[in-house]
Amino acid sequence: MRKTGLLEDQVSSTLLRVEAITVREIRMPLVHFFETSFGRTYSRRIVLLTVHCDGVDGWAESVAGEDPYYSSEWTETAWPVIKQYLAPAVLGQTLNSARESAPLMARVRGHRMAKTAVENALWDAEAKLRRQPLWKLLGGKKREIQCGVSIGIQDSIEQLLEKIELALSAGYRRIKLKVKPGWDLKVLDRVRACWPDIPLSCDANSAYTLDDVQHIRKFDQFNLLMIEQPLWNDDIYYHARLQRQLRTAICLDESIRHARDCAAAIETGACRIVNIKVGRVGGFTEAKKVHDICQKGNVPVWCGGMLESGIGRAHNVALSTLENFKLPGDVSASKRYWKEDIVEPEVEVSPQGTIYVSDEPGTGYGIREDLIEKLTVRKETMRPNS
Ligand code: OSB
Ligand code: MG
Repeated sequence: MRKTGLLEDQVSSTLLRVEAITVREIRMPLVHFFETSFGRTYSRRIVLLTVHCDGVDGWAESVAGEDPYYSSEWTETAWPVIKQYLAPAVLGQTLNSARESAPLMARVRGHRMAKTAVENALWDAEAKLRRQPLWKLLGGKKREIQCGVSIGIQDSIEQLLEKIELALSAGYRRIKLKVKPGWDLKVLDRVRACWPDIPLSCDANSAYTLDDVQHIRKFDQFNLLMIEQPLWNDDIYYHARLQRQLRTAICLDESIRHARDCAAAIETGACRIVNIKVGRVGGFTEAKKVHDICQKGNVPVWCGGMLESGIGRAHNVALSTLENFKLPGDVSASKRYWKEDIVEPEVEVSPQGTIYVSDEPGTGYGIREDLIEKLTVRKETMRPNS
């Protein structure tokens, strides 16, 4: 039961005629809760989007969360913005490439996660129409990507150590720990006592302020690859001030909304590493720009994750094949998150902690439409002027 949405005999040109768009919400319970400095998630409410173009369906995911905590966007904002503004902007249009969709939606301020669902579904459709792997269409160079894991805040340090042990024995190449005041130095100290040399990083999701500089400087003793987003979610300037006082590299996540933010962050020295999340920057076109700016500035990047279903995960895999994705990403196996994923095959990680990319057209991961139907709690199909 493998569907790519591709009906070969119907494919006659590589133009993208946007005939219809289906938006739906699915519910997927996580195998384990995931806790960050801003809260705990047990179950995801994911907005999926399908573009219907001449017999080819392109699929994508909005990574907006269940609450407006990681960013102001959330499940409940993605839906009306797509329905009332973004879908009407592309419906009925004929595009030469998915890239052309971004300017059509540019009038809408922000809502980059919602825009990503529309643009990336078109990239998926374009790859299928051109019978090319998505990673090649994006300009990827690597056949194999490196995987890390992001491990949330646990109820106890013992539980955390167990999770790290499991991830290491599965082959993952970098461990990232979520930290916040009260779950930071003593946790890192215990972890380093067990594993003095593993590639280790931490992510604060904006849990600290400049009043904590002396505290944050103590992170330097743990030889971390980086500390991700220590300060405010919308800040670049004060991260630059902090970076000057730290030996550990700062990596920005939340603060980089687009290529221009990225350029400013590099110019000011606010970070030495960048986390690219395609949903955070508004789609593959902008993600490629961020990637290129970092490459020119000699700043390595890695692919972030947002607890995606297999659809968003497959897109992260494709993006990670670009040259400057030099560090292991938060692109982990489906089974770390889901009892059953909505793609087939599921995303699997080799014992060496890598994912091989497929040469099939599109993402190389088939869509399990019947399972998606079962998980769907609302769904709407829109056509031009409807
Ligand atoms: O900051 O990277 C983050 C999950 C939800 C929101 C923000 C973040 C995360 C993660 C999880 O760290 C990454 C993953 O999908 O495994
Ligand atoms: Mg982060």
